Amino acid sequence: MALSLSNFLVCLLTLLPKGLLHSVDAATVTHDFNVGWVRANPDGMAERPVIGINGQWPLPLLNFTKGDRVIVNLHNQLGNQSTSAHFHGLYQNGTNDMDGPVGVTQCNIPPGHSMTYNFTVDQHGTYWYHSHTRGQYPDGWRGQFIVHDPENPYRGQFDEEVAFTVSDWYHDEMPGLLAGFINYKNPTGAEPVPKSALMNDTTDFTMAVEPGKTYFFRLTNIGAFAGQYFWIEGHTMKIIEVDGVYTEPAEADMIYLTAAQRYSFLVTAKDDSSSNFAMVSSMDEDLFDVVPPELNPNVTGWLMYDASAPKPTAKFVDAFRPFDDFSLQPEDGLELFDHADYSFNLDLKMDNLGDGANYAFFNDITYTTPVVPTLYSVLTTGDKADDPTVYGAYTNSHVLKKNDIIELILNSNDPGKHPFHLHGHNFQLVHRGAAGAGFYNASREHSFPATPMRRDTVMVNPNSNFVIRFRADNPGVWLFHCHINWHLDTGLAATMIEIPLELQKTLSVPEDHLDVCRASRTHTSGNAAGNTVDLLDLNGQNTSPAPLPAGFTARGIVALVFSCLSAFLGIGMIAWYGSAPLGAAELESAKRFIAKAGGTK
Ligand SMILES: *[C@@H]1O[C@H](CO)[C@@H](O)[C@H](O)[C@H]1NC(C)=O
Ligand SMILES: *[C@@H]1O[C@H](CO)[C@@H](O)[C@H](O)[C@H]1NC(C)=O
Ligand SMILES: *[C@@H]1O[C@H](CO)[C@@H](O)[C@H](O)[C@H]1NC(C)=O
Ligand SMILES: *[C@@H]1O[C@H](CO)[C@@H](O)[C@H](O)[C@H]1NC(C)=O
Ligand SMILES: *[C@@H]1O[C@H](CO)[C@@H](O)[C@H](O)[C@H]1NC(C)=O
Ligand SMILES: *[C@@H]1O[C@H](CO)[C@@H](O)[C@H](O)[C@H]1NC(C)=O
Ligand SMILES: *[C@@H]1O[C@H](CO)[C@@H](O)[C@H](O)[C@H]1NC(C)=O
Ligand SMILES: [Cu+2]
Repeated sequence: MALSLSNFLVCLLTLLPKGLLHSVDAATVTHDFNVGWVRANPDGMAERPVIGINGQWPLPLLNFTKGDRVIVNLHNQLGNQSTSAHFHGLYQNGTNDMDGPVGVTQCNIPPGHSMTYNFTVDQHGTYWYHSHTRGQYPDGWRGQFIVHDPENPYRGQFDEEVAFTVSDWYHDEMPGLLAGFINYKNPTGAEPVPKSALMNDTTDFTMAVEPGKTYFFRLTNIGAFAGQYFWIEGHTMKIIEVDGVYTEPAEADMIYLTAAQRYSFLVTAKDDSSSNFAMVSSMDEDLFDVVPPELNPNVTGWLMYDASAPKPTAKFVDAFRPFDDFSLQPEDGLELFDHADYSFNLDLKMDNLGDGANYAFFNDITYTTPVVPTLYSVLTTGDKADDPTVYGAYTNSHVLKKNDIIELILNSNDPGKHPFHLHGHNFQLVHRGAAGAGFYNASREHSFPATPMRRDTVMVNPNSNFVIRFRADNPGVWLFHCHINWHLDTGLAATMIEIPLELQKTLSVPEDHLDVCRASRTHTSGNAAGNTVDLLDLNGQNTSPAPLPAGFTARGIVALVFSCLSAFLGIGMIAWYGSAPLGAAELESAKRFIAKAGGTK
């Protein structure tokens, strides 16, 4: 029996492993990022220095194809700040050292130094990139990262794909804002309120559309703090992806994106092209302790059917009723992980420490960057890498075993909303309490969704809880943290040490990463304290500020102490206090002072 040539080719193609075929079109895409200061005025209210790339801001939209190898040569030309890059939502499977968070998987890149990020993207969807150096990304160092999917299950259903962002925006630079925020003069931890909202980094965003066409919109909240309500007047959104996970189509009139979340949706343009339509994004003012009267939380953009027609003013909506993402179904139908092999709680609270400033805590610990980046501790502590003690008392480390189903129960004892992000994974959201529900009660009967929604960033409601599950199948050190920049910087983070002994065998850190550590004088071996001999001796580890003396914990009292002190002792005394943390003795005398003045009850 003879095979014709074409039949032979068909056989060959069917027999070839699928991966091999894909690698044929996988490309290596190289970007040089010269990170430096430029000036910008995106809201038209204040020109300011922002962090740009290659002299440009807004930062470029990066668009790859699934399977591509990405090389980013990062050159720090800021002159006065260290930096780093994180690619939000990418699993970095096999390349944990390319994940980016400083103190977790790498050292800070000092001015004048360079580092190469080199990884493949075997994912599709809507992601973003940003600095993961303390406090830095809201100064402009954030942009979109799209992974195009030639096999998008919805590919026949739209004509064009476009991506844009929403964000909050500040007029002051982060180092100054942080110094004022983490400060005894701000004992309640009131976060700086943004000055405006941006849509695709402007307040005058327009998007040309053609009648009757269907658009695939990818929307990312690249903000520092504010969640955003988003809607398009006169149009319905058909959600098809969240955080890189395709969903069954779900219709929505309004969506809510926390900082760091993404939604993709199809929008069909009207057949009539006579008028333009407003798209509105509105910052969630519930997050702001005090709403300044002059603040406009809204930004309007337009679907432009006719460039010569007017841009209508946005209509007011009387209530925000966003789509509930809990009801989404993943398109791949991945079923509930119906049991957990390892379950743990992270209980959130906000409180003051002995320096008088306000901090965030998981299980009474405020995350403090270790002396040795945690990944380097994994790689240099041998068998002891399985023992969480090695990672220090201030990193909230959990060691995860290969292929275990992990259950993380987040309980919030705080009236704020917090968007939590897990690096290295997406996760199933199996339960989310309503506002005020309190802590999760595991002994109660809970009915979980059969195919839970998956994403990589999810919000906990005020004084409530959520439960997420994922499989530990990605060796690495993965940060779990609040994506409100203010809260990450006051310690709202925990560390997942996933399959550390396998990581030791499979990962080798490139020399240029270690050069960066030498340049920043950061230790790269031993436990969290840099001890390479006695791995369980944490002497010398970085610690958070000491707690307030006993009986002196209420933030209200702290506020009172300082308002009284400033009234009685004057400016000179306050300036002195500003330069040194408070000792127990000072607090004691302040307490006695107030008691005498009859100030406390
Ligand atoms: C760093 O330099 C830029 C550009 O000169 C300046 O705008 C910024 O305030 C400086 N930041 C710090 C923290 O010194
Ligand atoms: C990126 O990593 C691959 C795989 O380890 C390696 O072959 C390649 O040389 C690296 N490229 C650069 C520019 O570092
Ligand atoms: C990304 O590139 C693909 C082609 O590779 C294109 O079809 C798609 O529209 C681009 N996406 C964006 C958001 O630019
Ligand atoms: C949004 O901004 C990015 C970066 O400037 C740009 O590449 C992209 O095309 C813009 N999106 C739309 C829909 O215009
Ligand atoms: C912002 O939009 C909301 C919803 O339409 C509206 O209630 C509010 O008054 C607007 N604020 C300003 C300052 O326009
Ligand atoms: C948790 O639920 C169980 C079973 O419903 C109940 O008996 C128990 O009182 C609950 N615990 C708390 C702290 O609410
Ligand atoms: C990582 O790669 C391993 C081996 O290919 C695979 O089994 C696992 O599912 C991957 N995990 C993630 C989160 O991509
Ligand atoms: Cu938070």
